[in-house]
Amino acid sequence: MATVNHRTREVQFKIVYCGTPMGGKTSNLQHIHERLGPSMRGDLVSIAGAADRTLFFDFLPVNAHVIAGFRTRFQLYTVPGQRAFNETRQVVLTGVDGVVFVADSSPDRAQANAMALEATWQALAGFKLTPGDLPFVYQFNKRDLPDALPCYEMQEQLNPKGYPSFASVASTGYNVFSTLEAVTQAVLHGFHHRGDRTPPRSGSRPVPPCQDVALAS
Ligand SMILES: Nc1nc2c(ncn2[C@@H]2O[C@H](COP(=O)(O)OP(=O)(O)OP(=O)(O)O)[C@@H](O)[C@H]2O)c(=O)[nH]1
Ligand SMILES: [Mg+2]
Repeated sequence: MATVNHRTREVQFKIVYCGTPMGGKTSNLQHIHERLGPSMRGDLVSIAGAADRTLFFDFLPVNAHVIAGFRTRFQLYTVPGQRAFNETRQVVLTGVDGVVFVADSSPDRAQANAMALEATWQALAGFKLTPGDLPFVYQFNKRDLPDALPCYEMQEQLNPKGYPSFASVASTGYNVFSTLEAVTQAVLHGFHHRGDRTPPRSGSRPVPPCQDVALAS
C-alpha cells in the first residue's frame, strides 16, 4: 500500500520481485543498481547466504519523478525463491503495490516456475489479493539459454490471462528496465485512479506481449 508523507512530500510504493528459485530476481536489482546514478537510487542491501542464494531479501530504493509536488520513491524488494522461505515471502510481500514474477526459461525449470507462481498467488491470497487486484508483470528470464522454452509456451503455462510480460536476460540487463517501467507505470496509474472499482493491471501505455527475440550475442 502506498505510503504518503505530507511533511516530506514523498510517496513510496513497494514493488516485489517474486519467482522461480535462481530465476534471476537478484540479478534484476543488481543491474538496476549498477545502471542508475547514486542520485537516483540508494544502496543495494542484499542478505545472501551460501552461494549467493537470497536468504531473506534484497532491497533497493529508487527515486522517480516528482508528481504533483510529491517525490515518488519505489522500494524494490526480492524474495527468496526457495520453498523453505514461505514465511519470509509473506513478510516481504506485506503492503506490496506491484509484483514482478521472474520465471526461468530453461526447460528443466518449467515445473519450478509453476510451483513458484502458485506459491506467489498463495502468499498474495494471504492478504486477500487475487489476480487482477494489483499490477502483476511477468518476466521470462534467461532468454539467452540455447534451449530456452518458446515464449508462447511459457505464456500458456504461466500467464493464461495475458498480463504484461517481457523476455529478458537479467544477467546482461536486457529488458530489465522495460519490466521495471511497466510495473511502476501500472502502480502509478492505479494510484492516480484509486477511486476506480477496477484496479488497472497494465500501465498507462500499452505493453506489447512477450515475444521470442533475437538476442545480440
Ligand atoms: N544465462 C543466464 N543466467 C542468468 C540470467 N539471469 C540470472 N542468471 C544467473 O542465474 C543465477 C541465479 O541468479 P539470481 O539473480 O541470484 O537468482 P535469484 O532468483 O535471485 O535466486 P534466489 O534468490 O536464490 O531464488 C546466477 O548465476 C545468475 O548469474 C540470465 O538472463 N541468463
Ligand atoms: Mg536472489
